[in-house]
Amino acid sequence: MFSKILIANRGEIACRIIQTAHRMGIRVVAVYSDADADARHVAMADEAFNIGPAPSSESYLRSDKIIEIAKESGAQAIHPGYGFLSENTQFAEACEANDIVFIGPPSSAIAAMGSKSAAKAIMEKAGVPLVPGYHGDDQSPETLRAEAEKCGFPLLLKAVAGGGGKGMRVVERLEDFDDALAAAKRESKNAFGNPDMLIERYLTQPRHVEIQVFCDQDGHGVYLAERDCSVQRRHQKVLEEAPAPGLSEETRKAMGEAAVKAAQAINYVGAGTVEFLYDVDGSFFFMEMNTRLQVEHPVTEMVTGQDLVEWQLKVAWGEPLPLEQSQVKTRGHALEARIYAEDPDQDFLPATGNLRYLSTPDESVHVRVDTGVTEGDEISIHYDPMIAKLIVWDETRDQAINRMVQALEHYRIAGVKTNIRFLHALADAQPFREADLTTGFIDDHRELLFPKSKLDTHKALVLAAGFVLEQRKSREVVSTDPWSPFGRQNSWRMNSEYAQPLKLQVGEDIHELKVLERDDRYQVHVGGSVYNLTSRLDDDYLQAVINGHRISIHGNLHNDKLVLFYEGDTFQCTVYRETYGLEEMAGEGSLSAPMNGAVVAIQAKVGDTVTAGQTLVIMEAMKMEHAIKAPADGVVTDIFFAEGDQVSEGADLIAIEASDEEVA
Ligand code: MV4
Repeated sequence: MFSKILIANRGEIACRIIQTAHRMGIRVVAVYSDADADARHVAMADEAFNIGPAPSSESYLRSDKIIEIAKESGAQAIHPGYGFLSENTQFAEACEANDIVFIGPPSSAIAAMGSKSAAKAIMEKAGVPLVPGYHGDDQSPETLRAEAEKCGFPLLLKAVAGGGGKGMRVVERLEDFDDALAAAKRESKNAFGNPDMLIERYLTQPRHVEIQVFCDQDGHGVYLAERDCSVQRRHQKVLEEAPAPGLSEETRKAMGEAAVKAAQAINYVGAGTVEFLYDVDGSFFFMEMNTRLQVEHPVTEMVTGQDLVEWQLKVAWGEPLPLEQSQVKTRGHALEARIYAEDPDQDFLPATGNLRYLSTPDESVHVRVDTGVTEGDEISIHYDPMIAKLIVWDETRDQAINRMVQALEHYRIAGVKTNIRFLHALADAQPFREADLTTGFIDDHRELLFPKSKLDTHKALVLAAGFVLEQRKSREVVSTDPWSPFGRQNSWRMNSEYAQPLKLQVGEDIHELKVLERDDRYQVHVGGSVYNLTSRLDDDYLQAVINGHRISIHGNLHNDKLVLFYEGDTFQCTVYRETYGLEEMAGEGSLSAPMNGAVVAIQAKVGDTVTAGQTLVIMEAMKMEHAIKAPADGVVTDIFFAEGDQVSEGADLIAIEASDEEVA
């Protein structure tokens, strides 16, 4: 086995490969751009080399530098991960030429799948089902029109040089064909430098089902079940799963065997994926082959119990496949969600920023997190905005979905916008639970996927107040000399009835709250309603009871930005600094003793209705009398001292229940 390999990649896939390599006792050389000097993959590797500035074209795509470093460091093989150089024939050839093993297929196999029409010709010859249509060299408009008529409508024009959904055009009727063809050819010439077209029958409700294949250097091949990746957005996969729901054993076997035939037809070696369009009637058609380890490979690992990177390393070393076809078994169901830095509310605009708060679900046999970032990392414009892959497993699909929903609720990020709430809505949507999957899933169910917040604004504001006040309290205690009588600047713990004004901005709306604290309980006044709140904060975990409703949530308050996490959703607000000081409620007097002294007169009794400003108690200290006045209209509910008693500063003298506002 190799003793040292180089990983020509970054992010989660670099980390994931390092993990397996280390488990197998293989040393790992990482490469990194200037932007990634402190990245997780660099820290995990045994050694790492800087390969240039942040842009990929100047770093992770510099095959010359990477091969130089492999030679210098003594790495025997290069794992390209996915993306970057993974499907670059010249890079695979350059590795070969330098006596470095490329952990992937031979360059000829990569090249064979590079052209759509050539790939289809190879697959046709190998007996792999193709969508009915035309993929010939004769590109004259007359021939194409005649083929279109044979194929029937609606049909799909696909650019031979396209891929990943680029260069496709649906034609509904023969009358539209000539114009559509001319436009499609123009576009493809501009986009890919090649105007050639394929014609295919257009499947209106297909699913994307792909087979994981593996071949060793002796030409043996196996398939490791399938993945359903139908839930996509603009040809970006969002949720993937294994096995594909509803696929019959027969279809699975037929598709698997077709995929292995496809791989063997191009003398494939290593991990590959054969993508099929799967139609409602159970028929399937070759779409394309990906000649690399794919992003979504973990769902296959979860259901087969195999480590595909380990398989890649063994096959690249020349070992036979670890299992024969009859030994490949699947168990249970796995789902993967791709957590992206993007804003679903702004048409999924990629987001950047600092991951100032990052908390991930606990990993177990049910939950796996593949990520390349840690708290405090920057999500930059330079690379793919994927933050992590969240993978779950359970015995049944339904249980796996529950696991996914729960794990997404435990994935908390502040500082960068993410699609977590969108993924949560997606996984939890009834049509998804019912496996009503097609490639149009997201467009067909938009109304379910952008849900209203589950927390009502008032409750969210009360929780926000609790979080802010508790965090201030904890900071005060921590930052203060415990022996100093002046340590506590505020009178928070003195059971006084101060009203703390708190201004919170949510979107465009500014909410002015007033918070009274008493005996470690709060009364929060929001927009004419009063909420009773008790709360405690342990680091980022707030346990609150609001009018008898117990809610436990996590949050992050950083400078003036507060984010609360609730059932996969976030509530965000800005906390205004200028109101941090204490204010006296109603501006007149207070119900606690302003100084050490004696109670000389009590001018109210329990049950009295009093009005704001009315004198309730008279105290004497240093031979001066002080009037203690009602802060608001209300009813006296308790008197804690009698005339003649000595009291200490801050002691509560009298309790009043405010009567001017309805209690919610
Ligand atoms: C199709 C199709 C319907 N009929 N071909 C899109 C990406 C490219 N690899 C193939 N694609 C499609 N080809 C025929 N004959 C529908 C799609 C398609 C699609 C396929 C897989 C996953 C998502 C998709 C989203 C839109 C369209």
